[in-house]
Amino acid sequence: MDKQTTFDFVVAANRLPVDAVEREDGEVEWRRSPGGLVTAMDSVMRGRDGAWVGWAGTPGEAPAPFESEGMWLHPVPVSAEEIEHYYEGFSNDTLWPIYHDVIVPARFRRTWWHAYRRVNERFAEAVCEVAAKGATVWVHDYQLQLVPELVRERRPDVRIGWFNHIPFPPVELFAQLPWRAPLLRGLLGADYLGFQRTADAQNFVRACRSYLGATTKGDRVTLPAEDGQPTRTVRASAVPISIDVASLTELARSESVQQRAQEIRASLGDPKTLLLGVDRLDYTKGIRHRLKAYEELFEDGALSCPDVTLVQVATPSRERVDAYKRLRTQIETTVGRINGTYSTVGATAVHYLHQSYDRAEMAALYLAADVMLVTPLRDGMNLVAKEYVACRHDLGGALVLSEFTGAYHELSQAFICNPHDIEGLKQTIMRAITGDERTKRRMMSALRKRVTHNDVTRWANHFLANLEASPEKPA
Ligand code: ADQ
Repeated sequence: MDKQTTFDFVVAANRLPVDAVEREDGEVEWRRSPGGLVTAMDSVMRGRDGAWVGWAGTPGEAPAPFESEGMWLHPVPVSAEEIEHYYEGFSNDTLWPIYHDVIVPARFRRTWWHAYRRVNERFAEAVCEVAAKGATVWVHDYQLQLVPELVRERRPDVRIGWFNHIPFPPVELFAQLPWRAPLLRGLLGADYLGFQRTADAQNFVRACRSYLGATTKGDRVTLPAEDGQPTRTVRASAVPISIDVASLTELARSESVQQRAQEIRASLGDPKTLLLGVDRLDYTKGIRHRLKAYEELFEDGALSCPDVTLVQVATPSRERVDAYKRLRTQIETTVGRINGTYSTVGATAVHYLHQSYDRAEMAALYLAADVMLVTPLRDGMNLVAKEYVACRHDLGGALVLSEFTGAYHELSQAFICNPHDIEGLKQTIMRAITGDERTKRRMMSALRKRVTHNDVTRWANHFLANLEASPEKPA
């Protein structure tokens, strides 16, 4: 177990890349979690001397550090109360709404902030414990914004990068946060800050100017000298995240997935058009707007059963946060109403699945769908859009994509929509359904070029090259 205590490469993220699964014999086994970040980091960790610091997923005492598939995993304990305050509270009920255009109002609680600070300190200490002298530390996401500064205070020898998976808000919204200055100072402990879009990086730079009196030049932020500390310059720029395109394409090409895609269509009654939505059940994803447009298309007589059906996969998410409970009720009521009004015996207008699936099943769903609906009101990137494109090696299908996703900035050749404009969204959905097949194949081919070009390994290498060269641009 203790073969080594410090590492040259350390990742810190809210969650460890494994889930505890209880075996039949009652023993607990750690299984690699299916998330995108895990796959992304896989390619970076491979061949490196790496450790991962994160919460193991169960409240209370943390398991002892252990090795898993060539990675050293260092669990950080988080108590049940801290999960409520640091994770569900400050991360998901304060920061998440502020960073996503305040689609629902943000809630501010001082006790949540204190817990956030405390848990970030614990993460920082764990990082310092496992980081070798001069190590590279890569911190992930909005739950750990204070970690860069807290690590730097303790360990000025290490190089620190932070990547934001979600948007960074315009300064007018960020302004609402009572803790805006300490959050910015926390981030500026890093050497390099990566964002999904250039606009996110610019929002951050502007916030530093407004609330810390920092001087900025292009993508660089310089902090005034303080307490005898010299000035420091940090670079903030866009490094859009991606997916493991090759492995997903290969999976979608496999005989079993292709067959499963046909089975899915057959079990839905072989509709002429199969529409698909795949999202975490989150108010940022625009599921309500999508259902509203879909329902109106039935009302107008433009769509009807059994020709058309929609499969909406809505992964359970943050179920103890009030805004998520309300959203679930709204969505389930709407689905019930649409089905009650427009389904026929043997043909259902909306198949609603509040479940998680493995990668092969997801690939089969993507391959089965004629139209993929990605309609977030705000989304850092949206990997579902990229996954759909990666799976369509047959050049079939059509992607409807919201302009409020990070993915839009790479995939602007899709059927682009503004989900707030229900009339426009209806027209875009209809164009995606009825559009000329040859044009659609050309569109898909163009999208595939973009997705294949910037895959997840390229993203990670790009981030690390930026981190190494910061505050300069890599050569
Ligand atoms: P998310 O908000 O979770 O991620 P997204 O980028 O779409 O959103 O990633 C979701 C992932 O979960 C995809 O890989 C998808 O395949 C998977 N998934 C969804 N539903 C599933 C289900 N029912 N079963 C199994 N898997 C399912 C955050 C940000 C995004 C950003 C990513 C990565 O909010 O904007 O793109 O991080 O940086």
